Amino acid sequence: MNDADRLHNPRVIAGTLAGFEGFQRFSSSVVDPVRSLLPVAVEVEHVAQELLQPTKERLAVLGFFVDDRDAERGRLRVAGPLDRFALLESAESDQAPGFGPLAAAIARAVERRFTDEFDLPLRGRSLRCGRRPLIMGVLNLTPDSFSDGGLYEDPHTAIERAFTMVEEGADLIDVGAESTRPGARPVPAAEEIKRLTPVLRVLTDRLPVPVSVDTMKPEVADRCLEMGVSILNDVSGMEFDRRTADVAARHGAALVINHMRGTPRTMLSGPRYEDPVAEITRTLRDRVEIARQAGVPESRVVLDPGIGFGKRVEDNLDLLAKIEELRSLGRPLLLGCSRKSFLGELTGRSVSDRAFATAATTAHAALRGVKMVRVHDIKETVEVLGVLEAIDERLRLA
Ligand code: HH2
Repeated sequence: MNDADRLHNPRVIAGTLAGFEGFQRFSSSVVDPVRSLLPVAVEVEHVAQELLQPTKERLAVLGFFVDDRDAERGRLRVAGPLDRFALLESAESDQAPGFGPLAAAIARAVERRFTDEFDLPLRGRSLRCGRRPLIMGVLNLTPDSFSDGGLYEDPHTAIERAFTMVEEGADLIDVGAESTRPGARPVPAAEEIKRLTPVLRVLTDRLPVPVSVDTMKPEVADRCLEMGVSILNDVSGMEFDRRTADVAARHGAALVINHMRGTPRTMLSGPRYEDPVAEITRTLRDRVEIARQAGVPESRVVLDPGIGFGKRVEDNLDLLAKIEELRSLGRPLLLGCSRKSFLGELTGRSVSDRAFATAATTAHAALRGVKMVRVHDIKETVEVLGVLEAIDERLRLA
């Protein structure tokens, strides 16, 4: 590298500036000029009719491109370089009452969309969700789960499996005792607790990584959190019973809010979506609010669009294609595609033969800012993420 190259290398400049106060403030534009110029487009919904025209004009004056083809439906699309959106945070309402708050909301949504790192507080410790997604290993203590049903009904085998997954690279273990596959038979709370207790007692005591419990029932959640589980994964997103949020709040646990309409029994004949991404985004936003009112701060929430939960192949693909849009919710995203039936439909492979298909979704998710992947196959996932990380590192050095 010659001197001129060194001078213009963002890493070298960053290194030189690192000792100076204020470096943090302008580091993003110095270190990453490409990022600041990144073209960003956002869709703004529910704009009041009287605000449409002034909003459009003000945004244009501020240098944004505004597409108002859907203005009749209260919808504007706003595009501009990433850094410019920060200007909107302090935009004045002036002659257009309501413009200031709307502009600030757009700025916040864009900022959240590009937030790359989260610290998830977990009852005394915290889980760092960075550029590389965390691996949540699946452990089902059920006789009937769609892919590993019956394999880990014996507590000793289950515990062994959890340790193996951690050795292979799992960052946390998700333990469930009721299958949520379409058509699954509901399990009474007492039976769920009976299956979970011997396994969780050991795992929460000895496993070096956090443990989450996959349950929709507040009484089950309560018992598990008492045993030291630190994350409550409610696949019904509190639709089954809102008290799961109260339980999470009381124990100071993190809460995974998964999107599911209907119940495992009904979800195959479930609702159709006109715009799955928009509808699911809206529902998840409402659910975060319900959790907040129950006492779970947003900082403890992880969001999951619920791949396969009452969704057709095309809905799942839509969600995957536009998964980045959900980042505007401002919370880390979890994705559970592992071995699911839509992958079988796409590849023609049986449940036990969907590791490659799952790996494709993992790579896709990782490249689009998903922070956790819930998978059965840990080794394969570690390899996929390791290769992506190595490429990413080169990109940052370039
Ligand atoms: N998928 C399953 C179960 N729990 N939790 C979250 N947050 N996201 C998911 O996508 C998700 C989940 C279904 O998978 P599995 O546990 O393997 O099967 P079963 O429900 O049949 O036990």
